[in-house]
Amino acid sequence: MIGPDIAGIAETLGTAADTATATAQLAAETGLDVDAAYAVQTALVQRRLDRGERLVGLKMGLTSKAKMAQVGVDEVIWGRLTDTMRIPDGGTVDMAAFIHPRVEPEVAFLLDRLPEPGEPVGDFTDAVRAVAPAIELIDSRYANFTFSLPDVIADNTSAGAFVIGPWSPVPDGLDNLGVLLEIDGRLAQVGSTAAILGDPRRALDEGIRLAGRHGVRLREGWVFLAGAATAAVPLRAGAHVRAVVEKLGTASLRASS
Ligand code: OOG
Ligand code: MG
Repeated sequence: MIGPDIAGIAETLGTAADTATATAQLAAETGLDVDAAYAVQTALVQRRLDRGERLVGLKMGLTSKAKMAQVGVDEVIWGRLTDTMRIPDGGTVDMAAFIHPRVEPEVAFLLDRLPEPGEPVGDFTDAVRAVAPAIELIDSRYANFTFSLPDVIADNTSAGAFVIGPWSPVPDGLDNLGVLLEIDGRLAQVGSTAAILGDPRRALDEGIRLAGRHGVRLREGWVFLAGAATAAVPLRAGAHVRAVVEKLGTASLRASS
């Protein structure tokens, strides 16, 4: 049997992203399973690397029940972050570059030296140099922000852009910090880091394990997004967005008008 056209699907999704034009879901039609979907993601990100972007980290997706419920997919997934996706804290995102962007509050880790593949992380503070509040801008390339598990994996888990707030040393507890998302000074979402797999530190173990299955090793100096603590909120032109994480502070962005 001839398998799905990995390169062709990556091209379709890459063009959808480059032109900010939604495309139809394609996993069911092309027979894409989870492994093939990660192969598409690799090809899709390679397209970016081929035009000079650099890999700067890994993001986890659907690590909270709120997110799983919002998109109707209940598996933890991971995607890749490149340098051009990073927006300075307080910076402006260009709305024209996205289809139907949403924002979500996250916790970011700055990775230190990680154990050899297959070995446990051990002491979290050896593996993570610093933590920060973050905002992820997700933008599914599928029409109506609707997708199956292999669809969203192939689409680099809807990765669009991200903002990292100030880095702090790892605090004593990370498992029950209050998380807020404000839009134009109004509370839009409220949650806790406990929503992220019970403790966001667990997201790192999952990231190492799940990415390792596909031969991807996390690197010292990479950024790691542990996944959103709350549902995502549509980003409107001109909006000012702030994520606040207790003990860690805030990250913010502005949407172009
Ligand atoms: C998939 C990406 C999920 C998260 O933090 O849970 C994600 C999506 O919701 O489109 O980034
Ligand atoms: Mg996210």
